[in-house]
Amino acid sequence: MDNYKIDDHNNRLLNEHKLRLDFIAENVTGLQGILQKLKDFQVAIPSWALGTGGTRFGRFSGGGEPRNLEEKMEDVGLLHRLNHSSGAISLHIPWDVPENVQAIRTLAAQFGLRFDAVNSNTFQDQAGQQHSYKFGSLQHVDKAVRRQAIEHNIEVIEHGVQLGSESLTVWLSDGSCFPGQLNFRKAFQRTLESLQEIYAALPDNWKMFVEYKAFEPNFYSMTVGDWGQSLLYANKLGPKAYTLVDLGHHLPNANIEQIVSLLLGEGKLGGFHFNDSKYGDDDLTVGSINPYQLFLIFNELVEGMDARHMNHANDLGWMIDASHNVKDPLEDLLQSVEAIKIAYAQALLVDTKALAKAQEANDVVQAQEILQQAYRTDVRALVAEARLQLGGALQPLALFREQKVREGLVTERGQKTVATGL
Ligand code: LRH
Ligand code: MN
Repeated sequence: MDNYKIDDHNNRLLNEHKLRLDFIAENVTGLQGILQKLKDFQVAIPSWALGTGGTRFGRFSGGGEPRNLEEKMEDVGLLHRLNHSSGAISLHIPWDVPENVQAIRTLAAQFGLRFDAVNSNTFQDQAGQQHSYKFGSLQHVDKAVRRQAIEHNIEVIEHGVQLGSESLTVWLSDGSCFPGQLNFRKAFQRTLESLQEIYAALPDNWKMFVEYKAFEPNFYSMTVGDWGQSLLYANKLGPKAYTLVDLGHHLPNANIEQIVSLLLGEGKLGGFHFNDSKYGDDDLTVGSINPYQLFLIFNELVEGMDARHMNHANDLGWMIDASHNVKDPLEDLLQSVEAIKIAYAQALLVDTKALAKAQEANDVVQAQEILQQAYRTDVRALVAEARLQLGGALQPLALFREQKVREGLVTERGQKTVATGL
């Protein structure tokens, strides 16, 4: 995406943008501080969500999908060029093993990208794999299977070290599908001992994120099934272990903002996999189903991180985890990053002093009024201004379409290309 195309796009939209910005700026205190926080806030793009996902019922490719890691880097680089808010990529091993590490690092630097958490995969059997993960990996009754899974995670750490990543995300599909299939206590103990061996292999400055999930692909129990179990592991493992909150990994109507507040209060919240869902782990566009919940989560994040004097941009892992069945993957990701920045901006507008005062006075009505005053504020001009000041496009999605980027990718890569990942 050539600079002149972005400049031309911005020049056409500038007057209208300035009007919107001036309107909101009148009612915002600490505008420059908020703009700086928005500029610093980068969201990592999952390498496994740059192609069309699918379900067991079907997959409908959109064409022009990246055929290798280099092309995935190009796609994330394009997103970052448009919104200057996607300055990191999170790799999944073995879906994205970097063949030539130096070349990949050079490409990342060229696109202004850093490597966020690396993800291990012991939920699929790879070709030529000695032991199957059908009945689990780190929980497995067979020591040899656990050994294989531990070795894989240590290998993933080594890939991450070479790339400059500083965290490992462990999501285990381990669990059971039927009552009686598993001894929960022994499964927990075997999983803990396995994680302890992986933890011991972490470099000093690294973090381990223990991602929990309520169900799927096991449908009776998951061995890291909820925030409490993930916290148990993280506390028993040590100071480098944290919990990871994937928004789609909760039972219906779970109060995720309360979970976030408590994990933050414990100093054990490591990061997020942002997406949205109506039923299960739907991996839909962030903010597409329940944008108020996303706002409430960011409200707890800002309140909790400020209470601990944490750096909003760097002290937690901000990652998207989505799968695209009917939308263009890049358009979906542009919408997701925008929704995250909007929820963060709204949370930064909350009058926290007035809210604390209302809470201390049990003034329930006033507390809701204060929260919804921020939520009902149209902050899109703030998010756009932060982007503009970084050299990005005022309307990334519109420019992506104006420039017929997908059509260009289909011409370059073909209609039938398939990206590795979900
Ligand atoms: C599991 C999960 C996990 C990834 C996978 C791609 O549902 O959220 O984070 O490893 O999706
Ligand atoms: Mn996830």
